Amino acid sequence: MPLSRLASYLDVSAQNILAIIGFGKDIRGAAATLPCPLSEVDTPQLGNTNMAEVWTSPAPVNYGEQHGIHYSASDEVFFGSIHIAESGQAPLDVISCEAYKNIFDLLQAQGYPYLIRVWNYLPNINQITDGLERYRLFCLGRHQAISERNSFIERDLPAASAIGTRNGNLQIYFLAARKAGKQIENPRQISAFHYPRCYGPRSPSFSRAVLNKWGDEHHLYISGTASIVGHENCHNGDVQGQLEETLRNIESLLEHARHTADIDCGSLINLSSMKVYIRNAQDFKQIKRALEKRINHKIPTLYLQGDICRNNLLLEIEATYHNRTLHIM
Ligand code: 3EB
Repeated sequence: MPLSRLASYLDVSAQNILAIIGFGKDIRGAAATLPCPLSEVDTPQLGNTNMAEVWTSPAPVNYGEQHGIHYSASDEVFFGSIHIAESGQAPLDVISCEAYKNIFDLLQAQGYPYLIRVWNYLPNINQITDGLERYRLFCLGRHQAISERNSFIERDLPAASAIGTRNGNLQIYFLAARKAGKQIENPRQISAFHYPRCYGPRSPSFSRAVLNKWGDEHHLYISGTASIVGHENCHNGDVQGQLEETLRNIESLLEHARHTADIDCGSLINLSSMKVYIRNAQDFKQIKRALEKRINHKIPTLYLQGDICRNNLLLEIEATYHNRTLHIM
């Protein structure tokens, strides 16, 4: 919702807010007195929008904090958020592993052991430190934590995004549930958890999408999706080509969901919300123009400047589908 509406919305619905996320904007002013998890992610909004991502629950929620993880929970859903300042002492794999282990321990203790959807924002994602790209260090640490805590059950991997920021802390925020969601992979793409070693010593631990039922609503969480076919990125240097390949990937995933999960999400035009991460801000107008021909431009869509985890990738799109329409408030 537009940041300008947040204050009045909070007046009537503060009890039902799971979390608020700002992108490239200061949201603490608008939401300073709230007990819910707040994140400010340094992926600046392109196109002069001033929106916040607001997660709500139909049931009232309680709030808490443990090991730096701020959380909110209803009977059914758990939302957590952690920001970690890198002191420069521990390498990113160690920091990421600790963060994920703390998340799993908290989820276990609270009775919501299944991660459904995770957002990871890493400063300088493509920078090489300690002999490895920071994204690959992150993957290493995340993999280690999942191996230690969850004995690495592939079908339980959450949907995810991992995006580079240019300032700020390592930030992770997530949705978790008491029961497992349903994993949906994409037949056009090798599962990320099976990527070959050339992309890093440990593969990225996420599912292409997770379908979850909350009450009688079905939500499909589509992971960050890029111009990757098989395990290879394609259309290097060609934004339009990458956009079209990314959309083919999302269409293929929706089609596969229909066959394997018995949920009819329709096609691109039926998606409920979208975040479009763009590496080079100057590509924004071209991407937006092309995308608006393919999606419902009334759905909440954020265009954000963010770095993608492979150097040649120029954009990445994440989306949700709900069997109930979301409106920009
Ligand atoms: C890809 O398909 C693109 O490491 O959590 C997308 C979504 C990507 C999530 C992650 C990485 C992640 O490999 C990159």
